[in-house]
Amino acid sequence: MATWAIGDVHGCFRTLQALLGRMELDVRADRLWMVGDLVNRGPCSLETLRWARTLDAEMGDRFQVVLGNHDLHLIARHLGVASKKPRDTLKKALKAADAPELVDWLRRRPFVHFDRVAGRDYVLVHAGLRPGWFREDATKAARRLERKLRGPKAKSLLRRRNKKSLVAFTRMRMLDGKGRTHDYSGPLEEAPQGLRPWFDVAPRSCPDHTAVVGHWAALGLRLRPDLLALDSGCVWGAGLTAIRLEDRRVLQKKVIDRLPETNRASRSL
Ligand SMILES: [Mn+2]
Repeated sequence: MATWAIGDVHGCFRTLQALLGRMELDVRADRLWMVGDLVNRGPCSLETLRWARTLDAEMGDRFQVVLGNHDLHLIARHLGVASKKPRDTLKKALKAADAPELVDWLRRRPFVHFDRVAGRDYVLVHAGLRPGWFREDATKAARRLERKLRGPKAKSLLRRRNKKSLVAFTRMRMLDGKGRTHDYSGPLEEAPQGLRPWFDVAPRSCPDHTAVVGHWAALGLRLRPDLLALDSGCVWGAGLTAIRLEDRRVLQKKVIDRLPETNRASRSL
């Protein structure tokens, strides 16, 4: 039995399928974790969502998808509380006959997933966790947001996505000296002075857990004992990454999906 984690797919369905083929995933025994942002920017958000929903039915708890900012944007557009952004590629997913079922499935995904693999504790989350948070804090904050997202308050939650916990789970990258989230999304080496990545701000959240995250494509693949950052820039035409947690074996697939030209030119997400 293996436990695999895969980075941000962004609708790059063909690349995902090629990577899965190389992983030789056993859907009857293995575990598969997705760091979120299944959709948008790439060409095949609809196919990616259908694949995920089907796999969820087959694998049950062994398949985990946490919500990313682009997943929330799709839900918000479906509910009519967000408008189209210039680089959205969500049209097919929004217009599909099964869009209501797919969005309903997506709305029931968690923001954070805690698990144990080969004697080590892991936390799966799209962007990050607030410094100082323990497992109980993150779980409580996540469950509160998940209840809202599934219920009648979803629209108000999605209209103003500025709640601290929601920002942490789905958008956070760097914090300033006062612990405020900064919207810098470029490479770590070029970051403005005074900013630090959330995972290096003390006191580190869930210090005894390895965080499995995505979201920060410019950070690239970054593997440390306490952090597996898996967004390797699928959305720019770079690659998609999978890692097997038991032995940290890394597999990468160069993007074979045809991406809109505008994605390649811009690194801002
Ligand atoms: Mn993201």
